[in-house]
Amino acid sequence: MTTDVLLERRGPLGLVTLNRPKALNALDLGMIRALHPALEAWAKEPEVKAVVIRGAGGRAFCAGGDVRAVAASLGSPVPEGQEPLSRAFFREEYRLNQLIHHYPKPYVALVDGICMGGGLGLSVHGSHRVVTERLVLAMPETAIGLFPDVGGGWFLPRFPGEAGTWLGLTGARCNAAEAMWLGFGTQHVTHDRLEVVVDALAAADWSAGPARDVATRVLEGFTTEPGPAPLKEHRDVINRCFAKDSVEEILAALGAEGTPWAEEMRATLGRMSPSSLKLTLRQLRRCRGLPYDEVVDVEYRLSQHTTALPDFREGIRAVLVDKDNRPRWNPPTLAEVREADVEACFAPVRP
Ligand code: QUE
Repeated sequence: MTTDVLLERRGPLGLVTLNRPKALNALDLGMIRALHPALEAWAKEPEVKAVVIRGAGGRAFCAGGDVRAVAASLGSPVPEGQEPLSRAFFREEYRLNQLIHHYPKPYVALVDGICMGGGLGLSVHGSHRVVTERLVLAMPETAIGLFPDVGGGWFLPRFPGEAGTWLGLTGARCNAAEAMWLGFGTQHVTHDRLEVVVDALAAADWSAGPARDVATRVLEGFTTEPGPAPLKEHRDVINRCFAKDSVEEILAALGAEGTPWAEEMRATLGRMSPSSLKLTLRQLRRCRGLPYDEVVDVEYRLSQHTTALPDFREGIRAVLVDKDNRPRWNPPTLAEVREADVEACFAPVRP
């Protein structure tokens, strides 16, 4: 059994601590395989009233999925009778997200520090997301040749206006106040109070009403104002520019704004994988309004096609292995990305 996820009972709580602090608690297949059965068991156990999940080490809740391991596995042959990591990892990660999405008890994520990609999969689908002043929230997958998965097709279109489209395409980072404004955060609590919050949840009278309301009431006792949300000043520009249905039109609209912020966003988009940008916009438009479980099926297909494309390995190389942050995308420009190749990523794959 892995020690990368600590599982404990604290009275009426099931308490999960993601415990890979050197990797910013990035989620690997072993952790997924430890978490899933534990959450299932706690869902059935009458004495468990709520689940709390947090990250160890003080720097991150969870920096994402262990995409580096997935990329590394692509080169090596798959042993007889086993399946490729790229298949098992995404299928099991998304199934874990689904379990959290449909969880029958309060699921309280203490989102303190970095929370990116797969970290949102472990938090956004639960009933409560407690954010702190240390929060750095992002869906940065277009920077590594992927797309905003773990339910991004479901939750990004539910953020206000076109904020989700902006987040998913640019990989922009949000602070706690911005995360509250988006609706990602449900309560803002300062970092130094988190231990006390866990104690209070453990000491709560869970017979006082519906468990969800009990959890809310306890958490509300610790909330503070999160400070300024600079993002709010850009919401009109975001809603104007990111409402377009092609990446080229979004870039043109940002160019027409003629402000430093719009230029910064244009430059950011210019560094992302062109294929990822086109695929992500299509994902977000196509998934908008779909039931969550159908979004998961779409995203699984996308995960299998995109991890086989050159930009994924190149993105991992540039961002996580060599760290030169100079990816050589293929195709290198939006104009060279063929619509048929984007569409092909939505085709069915083996389960
Ligand atoms: C985009 C991503 C990820 C990323 C950087 C990106 C991602 C991810 C990690 C990550 C960070 C630190 C680690 C680690 C992984 O970085 O998904 O193992 O120690 O997991 O630009 O999507």
